Amino acid sequence: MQMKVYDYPGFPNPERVRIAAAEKGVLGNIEFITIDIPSGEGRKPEFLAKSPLGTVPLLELNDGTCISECTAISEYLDGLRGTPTLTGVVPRDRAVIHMMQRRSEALIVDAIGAYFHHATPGFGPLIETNQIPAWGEAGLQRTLLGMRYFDKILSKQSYLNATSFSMADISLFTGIEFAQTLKIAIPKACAALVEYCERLKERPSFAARISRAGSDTGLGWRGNQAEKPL
Ligand SMILES: N[C@@H](CCC(=O)N[C@@H](CS)C(=O)NCC(=O)O)C(=O)O
Repeated sequence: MQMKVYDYPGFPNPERVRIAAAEKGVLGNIEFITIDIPSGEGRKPEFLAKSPLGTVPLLELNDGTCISECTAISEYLDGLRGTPTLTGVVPRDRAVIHMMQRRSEALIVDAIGAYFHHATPGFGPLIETNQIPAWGEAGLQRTLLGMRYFDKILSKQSYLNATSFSMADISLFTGIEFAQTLKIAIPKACAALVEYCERLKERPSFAARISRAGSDTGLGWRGNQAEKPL
């Protein structure tokens, strides 16, 4: 089955879908179409008709169905082949994975996103027309709180759902890697979280990401020159 995914490579939400697709072995079934977010392509009527919030990633099926939100896209991909491995099968696992997915978004992916959009030049002047720096700084504080929270969880277990890898791990990892791109380091005390990120990087599916870690964001923005003090 062929599918289209509209994305903007190297940003955390598109990365989540690339890794999920690689985990499920369906990368080869996807045509990736770049939407140039900084130049405003995501806000054009043609794209808004598919993705009303103007965000990527967006999955488009052959019948024209458009699915946005990484969680929904991951659910779809997970159901395509074999036993679901990313979203759980039994009620207990499904519930824990969804809980951890939401926490990964609220405390890391969305929080560092708020920092990026409001406390840095973000996607540039065309897109960032309503910046609230204090909201960005609050996002940074939430990210750091989140890192400490997840470190505590991961000091007792291998993955966010105990012993099984899931979409929640993909979300947490990509958010943290994006923070590092913005020169926000994992606090030194969070050894379990550091080890977990190093371990996840070794999964073959993580090679599917087009990470900007260690480089700039591609927008002429190199984050803070020094790592933010914690
Ligand atoms: N909750 C959404 C978030 C999607 C999102 O914010 N994507 C960013 C790229 S990482 C985007 O498209 N931003 C466009 C904009 O800010 O106008 C998801 O899970 O897919």
